[in-house]
Formats: sequence, C-alpha cells, structure tokens
Amino acid sequence: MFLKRWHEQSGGKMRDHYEKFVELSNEASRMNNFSDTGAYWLRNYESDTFKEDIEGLWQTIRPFYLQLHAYVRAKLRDHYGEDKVPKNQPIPAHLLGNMWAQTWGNIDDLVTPYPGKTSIDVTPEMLKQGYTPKKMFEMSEEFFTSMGLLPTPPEFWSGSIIEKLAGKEMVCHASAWDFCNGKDFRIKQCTKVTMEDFNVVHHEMGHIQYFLQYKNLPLVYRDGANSGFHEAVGDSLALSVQTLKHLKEIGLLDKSTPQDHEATINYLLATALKKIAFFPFAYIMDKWRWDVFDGSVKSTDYNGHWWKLREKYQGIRSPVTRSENDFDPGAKYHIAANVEYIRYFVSFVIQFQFYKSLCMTAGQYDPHNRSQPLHECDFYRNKEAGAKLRAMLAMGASRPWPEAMRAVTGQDRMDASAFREYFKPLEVWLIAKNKELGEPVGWDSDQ
Ligand code: X8Z
Ligand code: ZN
Repeated sequence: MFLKRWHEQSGGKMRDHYEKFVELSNEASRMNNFSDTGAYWLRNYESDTFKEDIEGLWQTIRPFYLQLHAYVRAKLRDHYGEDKVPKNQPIPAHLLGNMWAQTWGNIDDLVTPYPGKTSIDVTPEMLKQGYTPKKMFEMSEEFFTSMGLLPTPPEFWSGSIIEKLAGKEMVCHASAWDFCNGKDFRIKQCTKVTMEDFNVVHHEMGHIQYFLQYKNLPLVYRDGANSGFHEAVGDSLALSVQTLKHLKEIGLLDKSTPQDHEATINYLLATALKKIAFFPFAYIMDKWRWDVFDGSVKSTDYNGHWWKLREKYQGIRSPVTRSENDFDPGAKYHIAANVEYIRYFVSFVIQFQFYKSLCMTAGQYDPHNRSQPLHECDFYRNKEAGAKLRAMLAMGASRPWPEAMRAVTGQDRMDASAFREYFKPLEVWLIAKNKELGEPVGWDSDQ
C-alpha cells in the first residue's frame, strides 16, 4: 500500500508536466545542435559507440543477473508461497525490499545462503555502539585521509546538512554540492544509522573528494572525467570499507569472526544484491528516457513502456494493475529531478576496475594468488593506492576519460571483467544452487 501511494503521490502527479517538459527540453537540445535530449546527454561520454558499449557490458553481466534473479525468486517463493511468487514468472516488484526494486540489499535476511553465519549488515552493531551521522562522516573522511587524500575544509562541516531537520520538508535524496569558490563544498543527506547509509556516506564523500582534488583547475574542467567517474569514487572505497577485514579493524565485527567459504558466499551474495541487481534498473532508467526523448515512445505509452522494460530487463512486474493514468517512472528521483542515470551503470562497472587496480597497487590483490581473493582486499591507510587515485581525480575533466582511466587502471575502456572476477565464487555457487533447487533461470514474457 505504501509503495502504491508513493507512486500515486509523486510520479502520478507529474505526468502531464513531464510531457510538456520533454517537448521543451528537446527544443533546448536542438538549439545546441543535438537531435534530442538523450543525444545531448550522451555527449558526456565522448564516444560514438557508447550505447553499443553499454549493451555489450549488459550482455556480459546478464547471465549472472539471471542466476541471481532465479535464486532470489526461489527463496522468495519459499517465504511467500507459490501463488505469490510463481515459477518462470517475473518477481512481484514490491517483494524486493526497495521502493523501485533497484537494489535488493534489504531482503538479505530472507535470501542469505547460510543463515546464522557471518552477515555484513552491521547496522545492529552500529546502533549498539551509539554511532551518529556525524561519526559516520568523520570515519569516512578518515578513510580518505588515511590514503593520503584531502581532508574536508571547515566550511564542509558548518554548511552540510547530514540529518533530516525536524518539522521541515526536505528532498531527502542524498546529494553533494560544489559551490565553485574553492572552499565551500557540502552534502545534504538525511542520514540514518544503518550500514546502507554508511555506504551512501562514502558515496557522497567520494563526490566531495573529487571536488577538492580539482578545485584549482579552470572552471570548465571542474567535473568528473565523465559522470560515471564521479559516481564511482566513493563506491570504490566503500568496497574496501565493507570487507570483513576492515569491519573487524574498525570494531564493527568481532575479531574472531571466521571468513570461511560459507561466510564468503554470504558476503558476496549480500554485495550482489546491492551491485548486480542494480544493472538492469540503471539501464532501463535511461533506455526509457532515450526512447521518450527521441520520440519513439509517445506520451500515450509512457507507463506501458516503462513496465515493458521493467519486465524485459529486470524480470519484475507490478503487483497491482497499472495504466496510462499512472506515471511510475516519475516516482524515481532522477526522473523527477531530470538527472541522467546511465552514469550509475558506468559507475558500477568501473568502480570494480578502480577497486581492483587500487588493490593491486596496495599489494592486496594478486590475480595469480588464490589465497588473496579480490573481495577481501582493503586498501585502508595505503598511500600508494591513494596517490594513484589522486592522479586521476586531479585531472578533473581536463583530459578525455580513457586517459583518466588509464591513470588508475592502465586500461582505457570500460570492462566488466574485474566485476566478474570479484564475484566469481558466487557465480559458481549460484549456478550449482539453482540446479540443485530445480529453479529455471529467466521468465516467460507473455503476461
Ligand atoms: O542517487 C544516488 C546518489 C547520489 S548521486 C545517492 N545514487 C543512485 C540512486 O540512489 O538511485 C547512488 C546509486 C544510485
Ligand atoms: Zn552520486
């Protein structure tokens, strides 16, 4: 009911405005010599093959997504019953623990492979230890400075809003702001003391670190190498922060917690719910808008097209009947606020490339040494890794992004192989598990 009301009250109300907005936005893009707003957005990636590249990455990730989807569906069926979660069908979107079914970390307890074994949801421990939003930000800053990266200036602490102000209406979607005067950088986040928000804190602090590193460049270069880079910085560090090793080091996990195979699978599954589950969502957010802006989808099919993509790519369906009186895409912040979204798809690929390279630089990962798997690497306090990252961040947008990528990874293209490497043990486990459960992979699309 809560999800239904949210969609009515947010997206539903902007349907007519959106149609007008598309028209005006396209007009502005055409004045700038782009065919439509979708094409205008893509200029940021400086590549003629960008859409094909994204599709190629998706095809690499898709088989793994299908395995995760099948496993989660089987576990949800165990919990809710065959009538609610039928075999061979898309998953009802409201069962995935997130308003938009974009990441599924909140149902980790329902689907965790080895219940009772180590879990990385340290929320209870954070609460027990009296964590506050302030402490979460201080710890994140300390992680950056431990790598030799920059501290935030006093203006950051006095100007930021890190908790929801009582009695005040706020846009609570977290954001980071560069005031472009070299000293005023702020975050606005209605932070809650949870592991999920601890990740968001690092994400936002990644934006701030980028702002700080390029603050002395000419204004036009004060930006990410491309928008995906800006989104990836904090997430790459958060992958290090969430390792069992690091959680032990900062006292959020008991030092004696074992890291055996079962704990590893639990860990990778929890991470997959946040990372792998997200790809098809990130893809359709802009696939939908590319189709809307270029006119191939008309306003009479806005919501229908949205759910068609939701089903085709994510394998989910709405639990209640939808119609063209609804406008479900508008219930997502980035559509209402008109923020391009493929940046997050890019980010979720390249953050694993960054993570892997920083790990290798820190001597924390060797692809040929099986006793040192990628997902266990923590580059906390490693100045060499910090210097590498800094070299890229300090370029801002002054160089083409492949060059910025080369500064960290030695590679000059997006590549999902670091991602596959990270999750390899889980991929093997999921394939075997789905066979054992007799869970067919994929879904029928005739609904
Ligand atoms: O919007 C965000 C950040 C701010 S740039 C909190 N993210 C996307 C979302 O919440 O939909 C981070 C990951 C995806
Ligand atoms: Zn962001």
